Amino acid sequence: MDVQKILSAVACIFVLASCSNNKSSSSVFPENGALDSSACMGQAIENKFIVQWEDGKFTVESAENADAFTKNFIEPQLEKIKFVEFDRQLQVDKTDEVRASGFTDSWGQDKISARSVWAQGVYGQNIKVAVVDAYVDYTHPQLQPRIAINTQEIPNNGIDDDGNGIVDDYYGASFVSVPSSNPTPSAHGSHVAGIIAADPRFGSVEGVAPQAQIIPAQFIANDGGGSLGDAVLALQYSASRGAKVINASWGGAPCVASLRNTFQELQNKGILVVVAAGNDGRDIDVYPEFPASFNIGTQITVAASSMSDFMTSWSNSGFEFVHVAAPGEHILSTVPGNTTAYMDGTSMAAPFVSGAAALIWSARPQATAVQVKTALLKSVDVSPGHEFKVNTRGRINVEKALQVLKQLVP
Ligand SMILES: [Ca+2]
Ligand SMILES: [Ca+2]
Repeated sequence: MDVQKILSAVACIFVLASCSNNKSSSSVFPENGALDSSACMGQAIENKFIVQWEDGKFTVESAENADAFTKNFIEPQLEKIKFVEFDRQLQVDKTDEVRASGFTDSWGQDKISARSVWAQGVYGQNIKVAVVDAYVDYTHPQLQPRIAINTQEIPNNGIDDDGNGIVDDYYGASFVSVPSSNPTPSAHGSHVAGIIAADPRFGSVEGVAPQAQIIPAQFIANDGGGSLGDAVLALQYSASRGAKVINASWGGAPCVASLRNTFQELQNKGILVVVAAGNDGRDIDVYPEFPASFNIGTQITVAASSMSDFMTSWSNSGFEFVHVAAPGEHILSTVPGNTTAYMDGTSMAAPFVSGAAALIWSARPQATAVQVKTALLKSVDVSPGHEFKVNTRGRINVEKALQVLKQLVP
């Protein structure tokens, strides 16, 4: 399985290299050409195609099959098309709800020293953080005041009032194209959103950046499934809504040229992208996992630390591709139905870093994404005997990160 993943990654690099030559339908859509890229196919959706245009934008298109798509869509517009690949199925890691004793509900916030940043009047104000994930319950009392409302849109009138291509995206948008038969919303997106910005005036969860604004951009269905194309559209939407930080608590994409190109576009726009390292207990330098292993300049990949400040047994790691650790065990946050729950996972650790980024960015709004990343990475706590198998060896400390950012951006 893992060997296959490496082969798949190698094959993908080969495919990408072949894209840089003279343009033809088989160079922009190599999977449809003579090149045997079966290792890349994964769970390809053979009648859906992710198209990257020369202006950098992405769309997801449907056609009967690849041949029909090449003939009727790609060839007539070849000048304008940069890259095409099959859409693919993704499955989000399931996180278990846990109960444990001997910890406080805000142990993670305390461990990263968030409280002393709040005491300086720094709350993440005016920083937008996109939650590209499952459904976010915008009616939850701790989340509702923190949603970045699209004021150009009139809700529930069936009209795309602001002309951005999405009807009624007042509280955010859903890009789920393969709905699940499960009517109960997954708790994952709401839990992630609460860690970032839950409003402590209205409940027991203390968001790391309690005055940041959340942009819900859903692509994961209630059963945890989603497609790569829908993820690309949700990421692109987040950028268009002015997100400074994008939280991506998911992974497992098999072959991901379109996703990598999307991440490249986000870097070009100066957006910080925070990615969960994954929960398979393995080294993603050796067994790459995407998007965690992209390692683009404005990306932070996050492992999960425990209450005793060690790496959790199930967290992925890697001295090259994983940058920092953050609390990811017994994490209390908001879930649908006006309630809270504890969850474990690197999916919980990533939003600690997204919240920390929003927090320090709000104190220095003129900072670049690279400066915010540098501040977070340079300020980690590394305790003897507690070195993490991550690039910085440490767990984030947002109080120290704020000091570093103030030195970088006086
Ligand atoms: Ca709209
Ligand atoms: Ca509307």
